[in-house]
Amino acid sequence: MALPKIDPTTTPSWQQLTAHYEAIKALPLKSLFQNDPKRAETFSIEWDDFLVDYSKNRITEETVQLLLQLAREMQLGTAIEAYFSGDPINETEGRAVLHTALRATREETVMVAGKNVIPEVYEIREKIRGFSNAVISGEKRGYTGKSFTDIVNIGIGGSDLGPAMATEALGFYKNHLKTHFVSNVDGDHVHEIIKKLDPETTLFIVVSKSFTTQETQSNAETLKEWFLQHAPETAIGKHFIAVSTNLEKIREFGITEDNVFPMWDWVGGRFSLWSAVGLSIALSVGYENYEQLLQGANAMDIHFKEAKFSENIPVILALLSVWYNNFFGAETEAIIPYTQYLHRLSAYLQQGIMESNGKSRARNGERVGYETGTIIWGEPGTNSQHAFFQLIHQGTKLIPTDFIGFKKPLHGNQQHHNKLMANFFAQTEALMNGKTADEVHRELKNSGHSEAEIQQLLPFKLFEGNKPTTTILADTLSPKNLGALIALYEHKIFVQGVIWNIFSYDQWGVELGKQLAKTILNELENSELGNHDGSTLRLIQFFKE
Ligand code: G6Q
Repeated sequence: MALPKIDPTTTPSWQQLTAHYEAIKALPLKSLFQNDPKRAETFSIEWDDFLVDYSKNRITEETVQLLLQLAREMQLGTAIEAYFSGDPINETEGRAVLHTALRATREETVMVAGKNVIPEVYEIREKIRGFSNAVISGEKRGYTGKSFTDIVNIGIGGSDLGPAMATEALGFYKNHLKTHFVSNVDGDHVHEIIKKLDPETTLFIVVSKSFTTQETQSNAETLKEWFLQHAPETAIGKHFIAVSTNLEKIREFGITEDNVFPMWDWVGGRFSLWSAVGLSIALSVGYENYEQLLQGANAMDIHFKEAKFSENIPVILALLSVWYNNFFGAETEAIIPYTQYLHRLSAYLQQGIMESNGKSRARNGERVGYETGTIIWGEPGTNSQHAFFQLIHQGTKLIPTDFIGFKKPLHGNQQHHNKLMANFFAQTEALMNGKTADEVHRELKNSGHSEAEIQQLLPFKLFEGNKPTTTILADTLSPKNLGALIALYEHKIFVQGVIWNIFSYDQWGVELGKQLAKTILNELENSELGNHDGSTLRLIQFFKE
């Protein structure tokens, strides 16, 4: 079944939302709370270890009803069914979108082209288990008999960001193995990593779904060359692993069949950390923790599939995002985790969200007449409070912000954690309430300012408030909760793509980048310059001088 092709702006709910927006756009959140003591309960969802509070958003019960109606009119229920059952909803590439199958239980059946893929998924999981256990325990060793100490993940984009983010996020659970990530084709990146490595004790994982990506090929070749300056050719079999769908290219590179972890074309790069692309995660935190990560994602999959839309976390968060993007005209969203471990989360979600929904063609090929993909950014709190929060509080732009926090710290330092979380709660409260002229006046007076000084300073110390936030509060940053959190955002992406009537699972913009550099590289390496605009030509000439 293909996804339906409906222009969302033609639905009755869209029309109603447009009128409703005019009616409620100026309503202050503060008064909504004053008038409804149950608002926090009405607009929140408790699920598993999570409390998702979306009551500090500029919505009323009518807004939510209309947004849910929009979801129904866009046939979200049918789309979810198509997504989970392996229909080729990635229409422009003719592929299913089944990262959910990678974390399904062994008992499930997921059919792709007439074949249940679950046994294969579990076969690879077993291989990941055996391999990671053997490396961690020291049973598998390098060519001189020494245990491995360092893992280098060589990949880019979806073959880098997921594992890089997750190994950082699960830093608390890390074992003795040091993990490194080489992604950029910038040679300085790989050479900086090489400085830290010992060829006798380093394991290289070349992660590339296509095994043709220029960056990954170049970094893999450079690392192999460096390795062979120290080790004999036969040592490659002990030190180089590949995760890919391209068996022929792997063989050409010299990696033996045993050392290959296959992937499937029904897993998109940016959703692939649940496949063998996550091998570096399993190595870094051990297979049991890795499996917990998958189980957490599976629990969120079940919630998304089964909870009714009004209590469905990814559905609600996606609809809120559509509300701000398409009716308030908000262009960006911030994601602020209050844990240093999640410092790569927004970079990871930038790819997931912006690569998926950064599309301007509707599913019928016509240009859309409304805004799609939101711009995502963020850094951990409290650091971000001392940096760009100024703009969220007092700038001219509306930036709906997700606050992600945990009830318990991992190292048990409660004093620090209380301070961290006091900031977490205080920020969402302040963003909503703002500060009125009366409050500022009182504050300035109490601190001894004259009336003249107060009049001069007052406008600058005003906070308009009414800045929307969503709070995601979970128990601890466990592998399971991390899995659920990532899956939450994955499904949010899906729902938004359905509402916007776009294809979320292709990435022609990224493919373009892969082709563009090839022609110019040729010109940089040879003397003939091709046909370029004046600027590009001058720049290339200056570079070559
Ligand atoms: C992800 C994208 C992209 C991809 C990289 C690496 O969804 O398609 O980021 O993951 O370009 O591709 P390979 O894994 O094929 O090297």
